Amino acid sequence: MRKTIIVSNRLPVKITEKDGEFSLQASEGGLATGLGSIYREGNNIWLGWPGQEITDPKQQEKITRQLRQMNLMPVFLTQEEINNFYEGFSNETLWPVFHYMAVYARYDQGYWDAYYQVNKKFRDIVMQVAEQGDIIWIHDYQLLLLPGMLRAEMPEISIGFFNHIPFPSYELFRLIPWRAELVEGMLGADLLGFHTFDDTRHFLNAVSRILPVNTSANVVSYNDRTVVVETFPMGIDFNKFSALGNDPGVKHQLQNLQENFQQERMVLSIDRLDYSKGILQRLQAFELLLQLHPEYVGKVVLYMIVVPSRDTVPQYKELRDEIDKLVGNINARFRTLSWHPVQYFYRSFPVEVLAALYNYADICLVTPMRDGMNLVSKEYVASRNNNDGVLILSEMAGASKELIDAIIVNPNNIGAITRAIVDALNMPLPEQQRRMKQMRQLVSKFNINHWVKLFMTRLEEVNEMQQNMLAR
Ligand code: GDG
Repeated sequence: MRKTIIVSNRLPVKITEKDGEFSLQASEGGLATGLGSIYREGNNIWLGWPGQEITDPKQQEKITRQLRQMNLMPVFLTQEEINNFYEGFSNETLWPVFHYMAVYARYDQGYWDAYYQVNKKFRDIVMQVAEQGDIIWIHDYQLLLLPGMLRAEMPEISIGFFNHIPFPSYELFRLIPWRAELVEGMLGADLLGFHTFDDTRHFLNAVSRILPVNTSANVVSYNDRTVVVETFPMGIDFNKFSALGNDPGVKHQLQNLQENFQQERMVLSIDRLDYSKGILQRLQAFELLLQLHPEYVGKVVLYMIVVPSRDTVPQYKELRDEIDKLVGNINARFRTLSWHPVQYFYRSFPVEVLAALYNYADICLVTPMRDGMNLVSKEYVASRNNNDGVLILSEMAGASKELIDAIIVNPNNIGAITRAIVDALNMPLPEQQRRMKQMRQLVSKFNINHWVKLFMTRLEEVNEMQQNMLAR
């Protein structure tokens, strides 16, 4: 029977080790939820790195057996591969260039070699399970070469690829020494998806500048094949976030927040530690607010969660130190005996805590310098069952193309962010409700299930189209 194979760098699973014994727990990120309807069915399968270095062949075998029962299949990576393929080429080369922070990028032959080899490793494991007629859906920038590598082995198999981070303008993309190999790898897919129309356009432009292709609208012809390139803005599990407001655990958390913040309005900020997320600029804007508007001293808090991420990479470690310093300065400068302006947490929380915060916060402040989509903004909207609350959103986040009823800001304009906070604090309830209702309709309709269905349906259509062309 025809099956679907999902491939991503990470499997939707958390492995924990205790006394040399590993235990597995399904992790419930947005993508895992959405793709759950696919990979858990029949003999479908999700393939990826389980998130831990496991070297002992006996342990590998045991974990493989356990994962197979969950329709998952591991690609084991050595520490060296993690360092060079994942932290190296993926996060020190592709990530900064794709997020328009090219000064942070390292172009290192050793990183590239590892990237190539690990993509090949993924190919070999996909080949162990793939059969003619199957559908393969590959995710994200760690696996840009995989579509091409699979195409070379299985010319007729159906391959979809979705890029979760921005695709940069050609002027940035061209900086990468291996640009031709990267776009060639991507063109191994039948259908290529991006979050926004701009990403799609940037890809089409880059490919036509780099390779001898013909492009007509969103179709690329290359090596006697056609590849369709389209925009699929990713959604979230709207019902889950909306329903979490009624969860007893979340209600309890909400009560704690109400007791702790009786006098203050809350501005909420949630991200992974990343220079692309604009965390420092956000802090500067909040500092400016307190400086220009002393009437808010004691009345507003910035509740800021930064989830630890990649902090072995030097730029991330530096960013963390700078955040610590700036938070310290703001608190030292403005705090009173009973009030801390910035409540900063450098750790992750259970989703119930997040949901309580989404429910409680008057304002959600999302100001990335660049973001493929940004799911936090959509989760805030989904959580606002009363239609109140204000979202301030960076125009550089993919989500800003859909959530046009947010207050949209340029994240480099600190003064504009400050003014947006003032506007949000003063926004009359009917206007909050009008905007929030519009956004909720959109986030509810174009949810994660809709996104998965749309991509898969389109992939089937593209394959039918290609078969018809071959038959002619
Ligand atoms: C990449 C692209 C694109 C955050 N803190 C905690 C926590 N989270 C969850 C949020 C949200 C997710 O992490 C973050 O998603 P984002 O979309 O904001 O950002 P990235 O991780 O950078 O994701 C991005 C996305 O892929 C999808 O295509 O939107 O542009 O960069 O779901 O809720 N979850 C828990 N505790 C936390 O403390 N449990």
